[in-house]
Amino acid sequence: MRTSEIFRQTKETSISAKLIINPQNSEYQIDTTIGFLNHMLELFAKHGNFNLYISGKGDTNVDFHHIVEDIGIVLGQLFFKALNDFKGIKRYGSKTIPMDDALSSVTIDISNRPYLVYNVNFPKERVGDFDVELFEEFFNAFSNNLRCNLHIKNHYGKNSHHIIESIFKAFGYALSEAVSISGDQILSTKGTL
Ligand SMILES: [Mn+2]
Repeated sequence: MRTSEIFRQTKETSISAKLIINPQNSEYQIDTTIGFLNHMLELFAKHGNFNLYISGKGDTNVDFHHIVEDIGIVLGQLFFKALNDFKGIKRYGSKTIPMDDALSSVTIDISNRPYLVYNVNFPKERVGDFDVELFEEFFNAFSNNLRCNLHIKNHYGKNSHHIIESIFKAFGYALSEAVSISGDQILSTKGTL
C-alpha cells in the first residue's frame, strides 16, 4: 500500500493530510475552509482514484493565497513521500478532459525535475469569492514538491468554473497514470531520476 501522511505548520497555515494511492475505492474528506478549493480537490481525488484527507486552515483573513499555495506544497509532498524514490512507476501521464464548453490537457513527467508550464487564461478572474489566478501558485507548489514536470493547457472555454474543473479532473487522471506501477525499475536510461 502506497501511503503517506504530512503535518505542516507555519505562522500562516496549519495543514494535516493523508494520501493512499490507488485504493480499492476512492474516499476523500477535504476541508481547507475554502469551498471552491475543496470542490476541486474532491474532483481530483475521485478522478485520480486516490484516498485523500486534508484538513487545513490559514490566515484567509489576509487572502486565500497562503492556504492555496501551502495545500499545493503538502499535496506534492504527500505524493513524493508515498512514491518511494519513484521506483517502478510509469512516470508519464497525460489526459485531455472536457467540461461542457471547456477543454483542458494535463501532462506530467515525474522526473525529479520541477517545472511548470501553465497555459491558462480565465475569462473571469473570480469564481464566487475565489481568485482563480491562485491556481497557478497551487500547481507551481505541487510541481516543486513532487519534483515533476507539469504542463497544463486550457484549449478553450467560456466559463471559469468549467475551465478549472476540467483542469483538476485531467490533473487527477494524468497523475493516476503517471504513478501507476509498471515494474520494479526506475524508468530512465541513467538508472536514476
Ligand atoms: Mn463544479
